[in-house]
Amino acid sequence: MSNTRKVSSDMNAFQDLFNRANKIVALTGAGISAESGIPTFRGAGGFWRTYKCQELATPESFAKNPGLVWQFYAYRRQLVSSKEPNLAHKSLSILEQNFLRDSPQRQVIVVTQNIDELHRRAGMKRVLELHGSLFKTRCTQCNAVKTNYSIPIVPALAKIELDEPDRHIDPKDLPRCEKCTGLLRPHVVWFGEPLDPFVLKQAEGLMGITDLLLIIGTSSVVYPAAAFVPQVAKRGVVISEFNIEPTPSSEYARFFFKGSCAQKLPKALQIGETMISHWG
Ligand code: BJW
Ligand code: ZN
Repeated sequence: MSNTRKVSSDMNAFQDLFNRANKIVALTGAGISAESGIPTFRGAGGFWRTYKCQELATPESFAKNPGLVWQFYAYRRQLVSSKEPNLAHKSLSILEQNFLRDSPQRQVIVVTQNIDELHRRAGMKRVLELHGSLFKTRCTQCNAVKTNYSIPIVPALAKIELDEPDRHIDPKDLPRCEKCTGLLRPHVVWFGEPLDPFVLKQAEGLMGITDLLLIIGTSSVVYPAAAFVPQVAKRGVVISEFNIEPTPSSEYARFFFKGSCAQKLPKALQIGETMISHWG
């Protein structure tokens, strides 16, 4: 891409294009949930106790110390359950409802790397979760996937605090499969693991047809999601980024809206305060 290409932060120019787009894809990451009080992965908040979050989100960490990795996820289940979707999640959801009601030929779809389910809790219907969900488990023996919102998920994982020493938990007291008693794991995608091929295929299909890509609150360093942006840019599609700082995707963005997406996104999508307050 040429260095002379201009990146714009002109809201009116963005809205001209937005008003003509029919298949809007919003690719979201941890930054969209930051204003809900959920820490991001990288940067200052990216630690859990003394561990870097990315270091715990691996199959190797789970194999070595499933009790520790479960404490990390149990803590996040507790935290996320106590938080609410913010204006950025709500704006996307209101946009989806407005399209359904007023312009059914227009669609907005969220492709998220987040596992917090906040898009769904904001009422969004069309959400593709690339990395799974905090509230699903998968059996390491029989592979059964189950939705589970219980907090605590087992008594040994009750009231996990950030400032307590790591608990030693007997593996028999960790979450277990009700069918085969195998050890359960969070149904999320860790580094080195393939994404669900069906989910990946759907995401790639959406990237192939979108006519406006919004990239919201992701550092764009984790693949395969990071590869979607250059793939879409190659088709000449307008890419608009919402982030507090530039990312590797910024070189492909026609628009960059710097600042918290909870503030910038409602403006960009023309979702007024009244619409949001009626949403609840
Ligand atoms: C705000 C804000 C505000 C803050 N408003 N903005 C090609 C090249 C190189 C490496 C690879 C490659 N292909 C695959 C790899 C390896 C690896 C990878 O990508 N490594 C890179 C790090 C180099 N990828 C994988 O391993 C993937 N698997 C795979 O490709 O498998 C292939 C395979 C095939 C066949 C057999 C075997 C394998 C899997 C990746 C899974 C990632 N998993 C995690 C954990 C999920 C579970 C959990 O949450 O615990 O997903 S890691 C973590 O990173 C999590 C996130 O979803 C993901 C992305 O992070 P995200 O969302 O971007 O967050 P942050 O914190 O990085 O950024 C936040 C952003 O918000 C920042 O930019 C802030 O500025 C911004 N922000 N506040 C707006 N208010
Ligand atoms: Zn099982």
